[in-house]
Amino acid sequence: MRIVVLTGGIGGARFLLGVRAYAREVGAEVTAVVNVGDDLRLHGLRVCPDLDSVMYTLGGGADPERGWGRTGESWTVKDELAAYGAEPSWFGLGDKDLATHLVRTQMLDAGYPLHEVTEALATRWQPGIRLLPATNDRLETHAIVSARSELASPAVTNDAHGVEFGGTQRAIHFQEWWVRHRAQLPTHRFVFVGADAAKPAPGVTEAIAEADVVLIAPSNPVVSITPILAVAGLRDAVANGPAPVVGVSPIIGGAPVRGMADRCLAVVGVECSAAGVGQLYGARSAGGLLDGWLVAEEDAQTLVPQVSVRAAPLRMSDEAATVAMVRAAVGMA
Ligand code: GDP
Ligand code: FO1
Ligand code: CA
Repeated sequence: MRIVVLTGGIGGARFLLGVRAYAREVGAEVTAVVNVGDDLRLHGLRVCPDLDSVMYTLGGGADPERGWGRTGESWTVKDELAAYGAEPSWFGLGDKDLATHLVRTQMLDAGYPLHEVTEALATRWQPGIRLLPATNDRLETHAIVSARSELASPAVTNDAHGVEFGGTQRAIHFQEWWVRHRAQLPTHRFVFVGADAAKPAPGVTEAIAEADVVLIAPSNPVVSITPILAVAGLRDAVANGPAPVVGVSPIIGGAPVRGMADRCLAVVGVECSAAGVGQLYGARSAGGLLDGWLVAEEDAQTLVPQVSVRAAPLRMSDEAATVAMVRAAVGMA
């Protein structure tokens, strides 16, 4: 059996621990198609937060409390940068984590595409599944905020910085919106810069075409899953592919289990509920994506038109609980 998972960072990584364990039980192959919209260039280095969260988590090197970055991390370089007054001060790269970005950036600058760089980094971490970036091309999530919101720092380099829309709106990089402003700025919408011209990374459409099931991880629907689907052709590959598509709700009882998905959903005008996210993805038979939608037991009454909905315990408290979730999701396919 072949399983493809569309995934973001921390929530997706925990889900993938369960997918990997399930796959070992049943002898399945797993390919994770990972969001790159959160990526940024910082101090000259390419940082891929979602790919790294997945790689470190599956490789046993992730900090379990933070969810991002390395366990046993130290912050000497961050402190030294601060002593120079080097911005941004609101985004910290740990010393161990820096080595990943140094190797990645060197390889990219030498001409290797991101999917090959990711494969090379994974030879150290042995994640046990195939990790693919959704695209090798530039794709950056930007938040369009009110122009009078506190001024954005130009230190996170992206072309949209300072771009104003009719003097009333401006674009800031997703990380600045999420980390610096904790998703609290008045926000009009998100833009996935580059998505129209981006191609799925080599292997992505092939994996989807050969899959027996496509799972949508309980990741942030707006800023982790939507940017993956925004890559030209990727949404169609999933929607028109042969494999059943089953999503797992990241919202339990009307709230995200962790993080700020509620703020992201508010920006796109979607109710923060299992039903709201299910309808955002939509039924495959109605031009959307889903055949099945797995919700938490407390959301058992959820209805998504033309989608088969099932309820199960959805808290990823340990690997066994997560494997049970995966089994329920695959069972719907
Ligand atoms: P990020 O890229 O680091 O933000 O991580 P993801 O987008 O992959 O996942 C974030 C989402 O994971 C959040 O919206 C959480 O609600 C969801 N999440 C975290 N833990 C759990 C859990 O135990 N169960 C479920 N169903 N969702 C979870
Ligand atoms: N999140 C923070 O809240 N503060 C940070 O300083 C920070 C640094 C950071 C460095 C590398 C990395 O891979 C992730 C990092 N994150 C940080 C997490 C991350 O940016 C966000 O949680 C995700 O992009 C949202 O998915
Ligand atoms: Ca993310």
